[in-house]
Amino acid sequence: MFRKILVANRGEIAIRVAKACKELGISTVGIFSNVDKTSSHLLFMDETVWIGESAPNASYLNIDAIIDAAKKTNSEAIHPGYGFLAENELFASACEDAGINFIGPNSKSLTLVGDKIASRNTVKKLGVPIIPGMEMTSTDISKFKMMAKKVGYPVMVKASMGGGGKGMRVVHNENELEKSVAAGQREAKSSFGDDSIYLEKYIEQPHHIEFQVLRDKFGNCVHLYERECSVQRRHQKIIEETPSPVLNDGLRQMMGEAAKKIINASHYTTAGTVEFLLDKNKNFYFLEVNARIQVEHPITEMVTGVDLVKQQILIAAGEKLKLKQEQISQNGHAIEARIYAEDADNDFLPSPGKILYLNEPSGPGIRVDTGIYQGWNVPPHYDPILSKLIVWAENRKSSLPRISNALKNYILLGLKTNIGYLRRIVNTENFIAGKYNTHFIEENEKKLKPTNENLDIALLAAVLDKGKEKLSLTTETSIKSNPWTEIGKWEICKNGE
Ligand code: MV4
Repeated sequence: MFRKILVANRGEIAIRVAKACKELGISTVGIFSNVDKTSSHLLFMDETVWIGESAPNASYLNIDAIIDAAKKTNSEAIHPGYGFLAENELFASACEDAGINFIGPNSKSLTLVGDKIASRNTVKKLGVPIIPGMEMTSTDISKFKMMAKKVGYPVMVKASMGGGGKGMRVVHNENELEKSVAAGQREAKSSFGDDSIYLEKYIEQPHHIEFQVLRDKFGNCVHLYERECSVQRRHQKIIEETPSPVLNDGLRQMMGEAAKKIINASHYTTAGTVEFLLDKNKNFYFLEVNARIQVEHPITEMVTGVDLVKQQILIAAGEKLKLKQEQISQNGHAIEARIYAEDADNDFLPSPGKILYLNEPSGPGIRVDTGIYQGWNVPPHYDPILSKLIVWAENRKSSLPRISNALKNYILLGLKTNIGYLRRIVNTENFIAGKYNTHFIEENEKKLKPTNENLDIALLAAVLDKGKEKLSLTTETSIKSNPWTEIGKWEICKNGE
């Protein structure tokens, strides 16, 4: 087992990883940029190393500085978290060259991640369904026309090296095809430095469902069921839940086995995710593989009872998976909401600034993976994720009021957050009914508009009102929409008493 791990990340995920290390008896090294000198992740580390200026390229993306920090502290392994260098092949091989264990896939097995045409062909050979379409990239418009006719419109033109929704185009008929192919090619070239594109059938109203997999260095492999990730905005997941409201046991088992097949064939030795699209007729298709611990991993932990970060570290250390597939089951229901420092009512603009007041929810079935504290300045340099609220309950029905109330009791003042927006999502009719797909956000846009625009201002005013000895607010059920009822019971004392 490792004695010391460098955590090459910041915020809530750095803290999550540090906690797993401590439980395994591993000491931790944290890294920080200029602006993160007072960030909370450092409090969970045994040692900390400054790695550069605030800009991501100078700090959390600075491969040389991070490798140096690991060497200087005699760290045996590096955990990259998610984002930053988590899926960077250069970083994975720089670690290998320095004799440091990269906690993720080894550089030989990252192949399923980049090239979509290559991974489609690999997956097809395994007998796992892929979206009908071309098996090769092409520049020949007649090949696109032929395939579009074969699979039927609408179709989608995709960049082979694309990701995160970039370089995709829906085409509704043959008249649009030539233009879209040309535009797709240009966009692929400018975004990915590679103009290879191909065509697929467009899957309408799909669900985005991913399966969690663990695979060790001896080839032992288990899946830990699915996460329903269809609540997305511009390819950013907002809310995830498990079990998915749309899977039945038979389909769930088929998809889980397919996910394992894909991870086995690609020789991944880590915690990974296989993403699928599920169409209206409940046909599933392979989409892509993620070879990192994901933002939404906690919901899987809540229903399976498995600590995924610990398992990921054990696998990297060369331990055998002790888990057997038959031992893993879904118990109850979990939902996660991502809390962001962004103005949901103003085009989701980032909203950095000082946290003047913070009271995070707690209670039965409530977990907050957080990276913030009252008085801390949220810097503008990085992803604006602040924390994640995860709830667990015995079934979906009881998890809904639990997350709604926990969001209501999540009080953060000083900057704009998406908390109110998240609460409106979990209270929509369609979310409650479990009837939603990847178009949920656009289809519910009107229902997700704010109902009380003065809420934040009123709250802020109350907190900043230092003239009063004690300000207490009580809930009055007779008042329908009023900032004080929205935030529940709370009070502010003078001089931090
Ligand atoms: C699709 C699709 C429909 N048909 N491919 C978006 C991210 C990228 N990895 C794949 N994506 C999609 N590919 C075909 N043939 C719809 C999407 C898609 C989507 C997928 C998952 C989650 C959210 C999405 C939102 C819009 C489009």
